[in-house]
Amino acid sequence: MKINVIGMPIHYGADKEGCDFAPNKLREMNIQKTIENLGYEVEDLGDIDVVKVSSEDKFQDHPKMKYLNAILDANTKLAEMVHQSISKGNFPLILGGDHCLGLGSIAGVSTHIEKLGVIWIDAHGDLNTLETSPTGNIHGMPLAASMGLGHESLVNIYKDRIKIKEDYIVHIAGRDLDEGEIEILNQSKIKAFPMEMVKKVGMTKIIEETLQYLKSRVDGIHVSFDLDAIDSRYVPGTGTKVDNGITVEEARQLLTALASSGMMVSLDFVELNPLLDVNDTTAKISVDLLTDIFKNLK
Ligand code: NNH
Ligand code: MN
Ligand code: MN
Ligand code: MN
Repeated sequence: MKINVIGMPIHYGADKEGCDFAPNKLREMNIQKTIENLGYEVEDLGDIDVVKVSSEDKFQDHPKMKYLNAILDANTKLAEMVHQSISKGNFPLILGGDHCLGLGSIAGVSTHIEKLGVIWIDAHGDLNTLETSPTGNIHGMPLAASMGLGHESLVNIYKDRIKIKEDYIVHIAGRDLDEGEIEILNQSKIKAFPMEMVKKVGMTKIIEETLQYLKSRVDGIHVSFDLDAIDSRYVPGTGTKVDNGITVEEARQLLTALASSGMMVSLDFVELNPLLDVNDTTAKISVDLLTDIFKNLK
């Protein structure tokens, strides 16, 4: 299997500078060589071209969603690149960038795999719509949009259709959801394993139930990993840190188990912010986790 690295240097969804530097940070830390040393052929497809918009103009396209057109444009390009990659039988590894890139990656993968499962690993829900979002930051909206909720420009990005079925979604490590997101989650068919449940039953059980649940339903799984799923004390280099999260070892256990399931077809690795990082701690954890994922990928 060939791995395609795709960089998405975007920070507009978070409205905070820094995670646009992450793809090159990971390249500087030799992510390609490291994966090649595991025996893979790796082709770096480069970065998606993200148009420049000055921060004074963030609301120019929509009064409540920041940087809307730039986000739509970059994610449409991402979707096309991801679709090309997966259609060739390759494994797209999408390096963020903020989590708005889930719009494009899921649009691309779901165009090729009809019954696509999505595992969203995140302290946040990313289930906001234009109406529920307290911030107007689009990185808080991609999961809702992918299942058909929210502004039609987000829902219908790349292909004019809903990208994933609610009951093909598993959400893990949630602990900081906005009021409206809780309502959306409760009314949805999403299978959620919030942090309190992870703490109660342990990661081994969560993994088992996640795979058991998706195995009979879907033909492939897209994993969308937000670094802030990990407890704030271990990951200084991410923009919206939340305490009481999973440990680095639990993240490793989860991600390697998903990789070895034989069902994982693509991966987002998002919200690394090198400007906030301390001695590259979070960047090193990122390279380390990615290495272990590809060591286990089947
Ligand atoms: N829920 C908040 C919002 O919509 C925060 C989202 N931040 C994230 N999501 N990092 O993963 O703005
Ligand atoms: Mn997120
Ligand atoms: Mn196709
Ligand atoms: Mn998050």
